[in-house]
Amino acid sequence: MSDEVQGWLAERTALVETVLERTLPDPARPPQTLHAAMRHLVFPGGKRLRPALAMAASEAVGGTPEAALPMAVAVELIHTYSLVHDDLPCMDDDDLRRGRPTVHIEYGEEVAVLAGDALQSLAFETLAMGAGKERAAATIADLARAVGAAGLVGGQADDLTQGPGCGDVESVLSIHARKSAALIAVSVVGGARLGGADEDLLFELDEFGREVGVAFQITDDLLDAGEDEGCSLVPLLGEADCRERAEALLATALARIAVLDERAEPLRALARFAVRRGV
Ligand code: GRG
Repeated sequence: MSDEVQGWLAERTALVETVLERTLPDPARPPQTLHAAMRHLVFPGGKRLRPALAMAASEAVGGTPEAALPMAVAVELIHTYSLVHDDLPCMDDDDLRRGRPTVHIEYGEEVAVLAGDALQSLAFETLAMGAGKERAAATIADLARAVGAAGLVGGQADDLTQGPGCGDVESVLSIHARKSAALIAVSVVGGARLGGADEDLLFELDEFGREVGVAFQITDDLLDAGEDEGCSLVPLLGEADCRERAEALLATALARIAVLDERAEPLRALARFAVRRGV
């Protein structure tokens, strides 16, 4: 990532941190334990990739980063909820995330379930209150579709019930598309919608987001090769073929947005980073 894009990212991330801080309920107010548990995995966070994509997409279509903030915050809250629930003993059963105890280890399982639930509600409330009358309904519908049974939750359900190996390449790609790529695509689409993009451009950006999202997950499979028991393309295709597929998806995605001017550079740089990180 160039110095210019890194500077761009640092400024946008600072903006998201500030809004996240004032969006999450005060841990000094009751129910204190629930509020503290909701904050546990949000601060300090991870890469904040999805909020950055939302703001970059808004700027790519001529909007401002501020316009995309309700979507940027909402997708980070949804991402965090999905991680809190994914770490639970009934799912992946993880004790550590980002080097710290997971929410159920720190606060107990019941509180972790409720903290995830409340983070999800807060995401939709943030979007409903911040997106503006004209665009709120469409962005809420986009997000609900991406994270429900047709998206994140459906992908997770199939991942859990597939058994070892997760079937063939097509079924692993279908799980990647829903479990990972749907939230990445809606970050892009939601940010661009709030930035003022028209429907034709939103269609291309949705496809762009899905291709980048699947390539991001293939890269994640490569980084986790041999460690993760979840669905992965690496045992089916081998590392070299996976890397080639991720690069091909990235190239297709970038070609879709070739019509956009230099204001789309941060979006392009984030897509490259998402797919090539750790390479
Ligand atoms: C439990 C509803 C429910 C969904 C779980 C997110 C998820 C679905 C499972 C987590 C494990 C997994 C393989 C998720 C795919 C997406 C992914 C690679 C998440 C990690 O995203 P990063 O790298 O994380 O952006 P940071 O820590 O940077 O925020």
